Amino acid sequence: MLTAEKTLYKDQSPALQNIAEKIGNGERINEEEGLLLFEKGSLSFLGSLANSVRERLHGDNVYFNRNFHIEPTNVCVFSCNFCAYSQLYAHREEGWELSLDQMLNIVKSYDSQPVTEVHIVGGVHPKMNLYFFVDLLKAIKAYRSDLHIKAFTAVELDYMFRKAKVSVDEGVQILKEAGLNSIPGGGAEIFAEDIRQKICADKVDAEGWLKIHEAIHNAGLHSNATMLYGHIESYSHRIDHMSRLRQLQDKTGGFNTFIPLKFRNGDNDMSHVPEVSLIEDLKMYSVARIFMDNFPHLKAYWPMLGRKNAQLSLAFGVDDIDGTIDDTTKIYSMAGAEEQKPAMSTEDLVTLIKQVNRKPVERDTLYNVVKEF
Ligand code: V47
Ligand code: SF4
Repeated sequence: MLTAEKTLYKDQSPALQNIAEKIGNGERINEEEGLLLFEKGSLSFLGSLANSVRERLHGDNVYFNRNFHIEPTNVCVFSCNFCAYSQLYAHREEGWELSLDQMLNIVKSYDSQPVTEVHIVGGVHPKMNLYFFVDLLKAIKAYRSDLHIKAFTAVELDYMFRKAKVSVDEGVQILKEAGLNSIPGGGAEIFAEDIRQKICADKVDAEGWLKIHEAIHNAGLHSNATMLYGHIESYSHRIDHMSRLRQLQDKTGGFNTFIPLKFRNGDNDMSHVPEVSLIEDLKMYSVARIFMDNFPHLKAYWPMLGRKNAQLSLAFGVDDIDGTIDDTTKIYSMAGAEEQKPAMSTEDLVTLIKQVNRKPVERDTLYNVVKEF
């Protein structure tokens, strides 16, 4: 431990010093300790601990991948108050719905590019059912078999399985056979029922979300997990959320990455709720890195946070800044995210990482190294 770090830890309360010692020994902290970090930990203390965990796991590596997004539709039957898409079901004519051919054309437009992943996620449209997506997965795999398909949040899956009257395990098997490789982490929001009732009452609940991820892991596939923070939830709700994810990860080991998503208040039914500060964002990343000891990776999603803040997050536990992404995802720009046209070339990403003296590593979805820079 460096002298400066020792001094920093020595100045803390005995309870915080005890946490620092546990982290130094690679031990897990409990929920109460996690809460104490949020409530009493200074940003410098949290950042220093989180960075020590991050460097123990990944050294200076910062991972990114070359991916593109397809959003089949922005029309959604659900009415999450924080989401701009929820208002579109009543005005379906203002939204978009892509046909199978249109989506395949998006894939074809990347013919000459060395992308490794397509991320497919969108609103929940009643016309787009399980078998529509089976055809989509098969068509993509038939056209470009090496492309990893990371598709459908647990919310979309829950809806399509129920509508097709198949069990979760059957549904997962059907999609896996059609070409699904992993699922993204969306739809988790905040697991606690009292908050869920206020922000996204009509979609799959915590148990349903966790059950789908467990089934995905049991089928030998991986997934990510998100948490929407910085709205009406308390620190205890965040710890409860992370604790439930940590428990499932102990059981299956199938999660790759935890992605805290900052609530943005543009153009939705929660526009009156103020956004949290950058300091809160950095505290969130730090506590996540310290608490989620069995999650290999922590991702800052740069289109939401902005490039400069994503760069800063690399000193607060984050080791992954997602992908190159073209201007193909609208859910955040509509909610007032920093990046209104989220597109970054590999060169831009590499420069961004090198500027803060870290090592850019291109990865595939499962974190196999593609290229070191
Ligand atoms: O679950 C919607 C969020 C999520 C807002 O797995 C909002 O690699 C903030 O999960 N403010 C979907 N967030 C996107 C998602 C994701 C993104 C990037 C990478 C991965 C991955 C997954 O978008 C939703 C919801 O939490 N969202 N509206 C808003 N106003
Ligand atoms: Fe639909 Fe997802 Fe938006 Fe909720 S967050 S309204 S489920 S697109």
